[in-house]
Amino acid sequence: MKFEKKAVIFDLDGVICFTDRFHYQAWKALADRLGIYFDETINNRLRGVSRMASLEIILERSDREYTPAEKEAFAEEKNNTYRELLKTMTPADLTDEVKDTLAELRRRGYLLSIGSSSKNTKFILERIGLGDFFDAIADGTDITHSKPDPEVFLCSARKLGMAPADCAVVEDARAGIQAARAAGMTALALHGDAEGCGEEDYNLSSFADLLNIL
Ligand code: B16
Ligand code: MG
Repeated sequence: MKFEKKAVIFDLDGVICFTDRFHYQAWKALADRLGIYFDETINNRLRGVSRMASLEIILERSDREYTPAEKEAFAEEKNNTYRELLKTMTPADLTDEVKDTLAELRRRGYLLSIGSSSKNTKFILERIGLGDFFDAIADGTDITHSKPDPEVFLCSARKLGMAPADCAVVEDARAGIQAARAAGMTALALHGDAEGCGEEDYNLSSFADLLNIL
């Protein structure tokens, strides 16, 4: 199978790099402090979901209500813990497979961009040595609606100057696949709950499989 595309938009967490263990540790520290049950299964529901929406999922297990100001403070506390953990990332956290595939796609003339829900996108890209690599970045700081809303991918395409139909999206989250389809883009699933979700256009066997279908 081949897809005739001009640009590829990548999700960040779970596709380019893996920060889910840091999200888990940071949310776990907050939940423990508040005496709220939290485990890996609940953490899996947070993939691709915005920070405040993630907090609401965690607070489902709480037996009391919190004010908007308290929730803001909790989200900030989690993010501070998370950013401390992100500081341990280095360019060694970028795999050779991802690095070499991105380089080959660029050599073939594709425009390459990011479409991530994370407000820490630029910080993470700098940590892993991709701070100035992409042709455009759309992230949590650009949008008001999180995936499965198409906003972040449409924003990424606009920054590239590309029509949605010319873009393929690589995603590990089902909400991201839904967002890509809603944007009118080709949705490529890579691992996570995106794989085999039934709404993807194609399941990638690996990141490097992009070179076989583009
Ligand atoms: P932040 P992605 C998402 O990134 C993560 O998958 C999700 O777990 C996280 O809650 C969200 O970013 C917001 O992250 O707190 O850093 O703004 O998968 O869309 O690249
Ligand atoms: Mg993701």
